[in-house]
Parts: sequence; C-alpha cells; structure tokens
Amino acid sequence: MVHVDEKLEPILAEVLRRNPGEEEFHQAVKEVLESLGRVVAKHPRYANHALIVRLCEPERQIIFRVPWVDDSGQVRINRGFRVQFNSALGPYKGGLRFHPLVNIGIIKFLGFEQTLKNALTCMPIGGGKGGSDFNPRGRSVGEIMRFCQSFMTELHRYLGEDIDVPAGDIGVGGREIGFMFGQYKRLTNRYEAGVLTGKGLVYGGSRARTEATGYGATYFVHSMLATKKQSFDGRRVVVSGSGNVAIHTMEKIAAFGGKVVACSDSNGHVIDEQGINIALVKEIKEDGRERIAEYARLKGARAHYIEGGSIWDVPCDVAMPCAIQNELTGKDARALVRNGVVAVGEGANMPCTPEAVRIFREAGVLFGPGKAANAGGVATSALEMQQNASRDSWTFEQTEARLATIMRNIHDRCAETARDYGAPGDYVLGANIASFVRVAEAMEALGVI
Ligand code: NDP
Ligand code: 2IT
Repeated sequence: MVHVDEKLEPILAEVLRRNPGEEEFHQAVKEVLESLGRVVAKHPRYANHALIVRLCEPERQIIFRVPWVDDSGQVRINRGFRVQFNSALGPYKGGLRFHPLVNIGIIKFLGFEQTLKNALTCMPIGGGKGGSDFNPRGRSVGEIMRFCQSFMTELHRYLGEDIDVPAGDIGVGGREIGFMFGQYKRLTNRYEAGVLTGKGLVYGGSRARTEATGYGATYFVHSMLATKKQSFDGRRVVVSGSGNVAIHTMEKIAAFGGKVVACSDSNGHVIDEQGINIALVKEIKEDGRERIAEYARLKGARAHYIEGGSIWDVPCDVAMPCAIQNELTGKDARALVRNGVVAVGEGANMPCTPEAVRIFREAGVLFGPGKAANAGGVATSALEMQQNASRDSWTFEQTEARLATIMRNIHDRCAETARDYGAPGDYVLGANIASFVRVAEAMEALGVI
C-alpha cells in the first residue's frame, strides 16, 4: 500500500480541509502526493515555499448561472464552471464537460489532472477545465444550441487564445464546439480561431484532433507492450464507453491487429466475439445518438447485450477504460487480473479507483495512467493552436505523425523518470513525478505568484 510521505501529510491535510466534500479532487491530489515522497527526498526545496500547496490551489474558479429556454418554452437553469487551474506553462487549456453529475469537485479534479497532463506533453499549455451539470441526453439540437450560446455568453469574458482555451470532453463534441465558437465570434466580433480547439475542419479545426485521444492512448499502450516485447496483434481487448475516446481507441487497436470484443455506454455493454464492428458503433452513437443496446439488436445472435453488470468481467488481455471516473473498481481489477490481463491504459480521466490501481500495480500489470495515456487529445489541441496561430492547416498524416512522436516521448519520459526514481515500470510514479517537476520548476522561476 502506498502512503503519502510524512513531509507531505500536512499538505494533503490542508487540501482536504480547504475543499470539504470534493471527493474526486481529494482522490486526484492524494494519488499525486503519494508519488512525490521520492521527489521531496531528493529535492527537499519542493516541500518549502508552499509550492505544492499552491499547485493544489486553482488560480481562479468561476461559477455562473446558465439560463436557457427549452422547446416547450420553459426556462431552465444550469450551473456553469471554469476552473483556471495553473498558467505557469502557458494559457489555461482543457475541456468542457456537460454531464448531470458535474460539480466543482469534479471540475477541480479534472483541472488538476489536466495541469499535470499538459506538462507531460512538454507543450506550452497550462491547465484548466470547465463544464456544466446540463444533461444533453434527449435534448433537441435547438435546445443544445441555445444552451451552448447561453453558456458562452457568460464564459466568453474569461477566454482568449492567450488566456484560456477550452475544448470538448464528455457531452461536448464538434457540434457543441461549433455552437460555442459561433457565439464567441459574435460576442467579441473577432475571428479568434485559437480560442477553442476541437473545431470543425472548415472553420479552423485540426485534422486528427477528433481521433487524437483514442489513437494516442492506443499508441501509449503499444509502447508499454513493446517494453515486454509484446503487441496488440491477436490480443483480446475490452474498451469501455462508446463515445469519442472509446471509438477511436477501438479503431486504432484494430489497426494494430487487436480484437475489441466489448464496449459499453452508461446503460450496459455489448459483447461481440467476432470483434466489435466500429463502423456500426459510429452509426449508432455518433450519427444516431442512440443506446449501445441497439448494436446487439442490429447484429442479432452474433452479439449480445448485458444491461448493467460489469464490462470488466469480459476476459481480455488488454483493458482500456474510456468512459468516466471511477468506472473500474477494485472488484473489477481483481476479475481482470484473474482473467490474465497484461496491460491497462486509461483513455478516460481517473477511470480506475485507487484500489484498482493498487491491484494492477501489485499484480505487475502494465498500467498507463490517464494523465499520460490520454494526453494525445490535448497535445493535438496544442497542435491545433499552433496551426491557428500560423493560419496553416496540416495534412492528417503530418498531424498524426506528430501525435505518434509526442505519445512515444511521453511514454519514454514516464519510463525514464520511474527508473531514475528507483521504480522501473511504474508509470504512475513516472507520470506524476515528471509532470510535477516541470510545473514546479516553472512556478519557482516565476516567483511567488
Ligand atoms: P463522450 O461524451 O464522447 O463519451 C462518453 C462515453 O462514456 C459515452 O459512451 C457514455 O455513454 C459513456 N459513459 C458515461 N458514463 C458511463 C458509465 N458510468 N459507464 C459506462 N459508460 C459510461 O466523451 P469522451 O469520449 O470525450 O470522454 C470519455 C472520457 O475520456 C472522459 O473521462 C474524458 O474526460 C476523457 N478524455 C477525453 C478527451 C477528449 O479529447 N474528448 C481527452 C482526454 C480524456 P452514454 O452514451 O450512455 O452517455
Ligand atoms: O481531458 C482532456 O485532456 C480533454 N478533455 C481534452 C482537453 C483539450 O484541451 O483538448
């Protein structure tokens, strides 16, 4: 069992005290502090100047009312958030999540993770996150547009291509980014392409951004497997979720010769022993915005759907959770280990509970934590900003090649850092230390700000 070093205990206690009830934020901070004992032992100065306490305190937290009118004429109210977590390395950068469970603690956990993830990419981006407790499920396109416009009407005053650059996350894809960009442009009377990423290709988006998180996570797992002279070829893989990250993870796994046998949504999972038909999932989830149960209905006897239950009971060699935080529990991890899983890569942010992570690490399973494995999305967002700044647009091949190199570098940086700190193969430790040191160095250099 990993514990927080005694020098860091008061810091953790302080974070817990100042942020009561924000369980996910506590979880994310604790996981990072558990890795920093070795850094503080090597560089005691990091325990001083309240540097770690400052890193755990967002620079700015914005909470606002989002009023909108539904199709029946009724006025609805949601809550909007933007947490500008850390700008030591660049403008705040990170996605917007529209999901009914969104609250300030969830946005802070995501903003904290984003700050460290962005540092790992070695690109000039700080960390931020935002969103709303708006539930897009069952809403018409008109309702979604009016919600996005109202959300941006308030948020726009805090954004800018050199200030804060949001993108998508759960419930926010290309359509929503378009509506928000349109409203930003109208309010500011500026065509400031670099203010949002994940844009459509015709108005300043980057090729390969849609695919980047899933492709990048698969590249990361590919690199982890290669350290054991293994590959995806012929492997059984289970991918949870069926949204942006899951779909493109499945697509790249198939390109690497792996067979994805199950995927899911928040209602249940489908198993297809012949290999999930990704085009069909896209049709159901992207075009139709329907339930994954539809997959089994369309495939007849060749696939089956299980309502509820755990997708992690499906035996596999590689597991890639790509849905939501804490979706893979200790019990799930034990089932996966029992069934012989060799690698787990987090496409989602913090999908494995601390107990699950501990079980994987103790069992010697290759484990790629989200802040490293899913960094390809934000890295390609930074490439989108780069293209916008130079008013250029790169080919898919060029952009994907950059993504592949970035992911390999992140993998190698985590592996080397873990080795340097006496824990070879421990990607959690490697990712937490490498990212922390980068942000901490910049914060130190900038003085007490
Ligand atoms: P989407 O909204 O496109 O998809 C989310 C998917 O997760 C949906 O299929 C949804 O199902 C499913 N889901 C939600 N809750 C559960 C649950 N409890 N159990 C099983 N499935 C569930 O979001 P993204 O694909 O963009 O994001 C997925 C994860 O990846 C998030 O953790 C996000 O933070 C992370 N991420 C995203 C990046 C990006 O570029 N988009 C970058 C890095 C990380 P349903 O249809 O039922 O809602
Ligand atoms: O969690 C994430 O890294 C994202 N949702 C993507 C953020 C971004 O700015 O592209």
